Amino acid sequence: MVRARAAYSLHDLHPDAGDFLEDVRTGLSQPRKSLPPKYFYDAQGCALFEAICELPEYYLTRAETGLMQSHVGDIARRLGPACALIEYGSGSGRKTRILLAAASPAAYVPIDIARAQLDATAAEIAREFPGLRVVAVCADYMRPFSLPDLEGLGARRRVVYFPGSTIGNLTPAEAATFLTRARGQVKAGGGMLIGVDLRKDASRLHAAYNDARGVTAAFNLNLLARINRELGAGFDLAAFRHRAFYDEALGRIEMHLESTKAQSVTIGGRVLHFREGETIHTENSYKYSIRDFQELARAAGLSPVTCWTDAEQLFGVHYLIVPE
Ligand code: AVI
Repeated sequence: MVRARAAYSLHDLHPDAGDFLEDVRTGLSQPRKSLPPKYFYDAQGCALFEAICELPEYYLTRAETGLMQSHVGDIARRLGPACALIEYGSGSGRKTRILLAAASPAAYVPIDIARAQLDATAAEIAREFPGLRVVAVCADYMRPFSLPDLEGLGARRRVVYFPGSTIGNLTPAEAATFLTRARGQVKAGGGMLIGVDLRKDASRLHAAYNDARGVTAAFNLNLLARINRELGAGFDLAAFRHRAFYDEALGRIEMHLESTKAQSVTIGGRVLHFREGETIHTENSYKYSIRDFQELARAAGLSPVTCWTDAEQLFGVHYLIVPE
């Protein structure tokens, strides 16, 4: 479906709601229960994630935004004039605005699974940047999908923008597959600008995913609340607790929801059992050294160009190109 307003168009490629029930039932029927993190982002989840980004402990957004502000001139030069900027997981678009203002792309292609937020942000950006062609795409960008036709938008080359260290929510193998697919969308001569959280002290990471106000806990638990709301399940939210820890060897934060007692929950007519202490693995958040990420990118056929970092070495913004 394509919906066009005066300043932009929205292409709706999002799989239908049937997938949600299927994915939940499959994930919770495994010996090690898990749920896909993409389901965090309903309206409540998007709002909670925005609140996480403002938390004193969650340094990622501040570090990346600061980096973009400090280096945007250099970044804009790398992107070159009149590119088509294709953003995966556009969210609220704060960092994007910094880039759009400096790089003056011919077209902006935000892609996100959260339709309402995508629609609102794309409309705002189209208003704020008159002359910019905004082609919004509602899609699950973790799966293969075809971009709408971008020819005729006056873009000289394509550049993927993937901020926020969202690539860290994939396993390294999934990230390599994702980068290979994105490379195909960018085409030879194009670029990729990717925000990646750096490896660091475990206590800093632990605090970022176990904030004092409990916003990350509410974000995690909202997944069960969403299953109750949309699939009519009977999760008792008070009988699950948020757990997040850093696995140094794997270089990742793991988020889980832990059942605080033995209990059963009915979802879509199926009864699922939880032992006391059993967890649902809800998210991985991988952290990469600059070298390790560049190696991953090379394996996906990309050429690393540079990586901008902040003074505290908290976060990296990588620029990679697709070889001709
Ligand atoms: C979206 N993503 C990069 C966030 C992260 O840090 O992995 C999601 C998040 N989970 C807990 N806090 C934030």
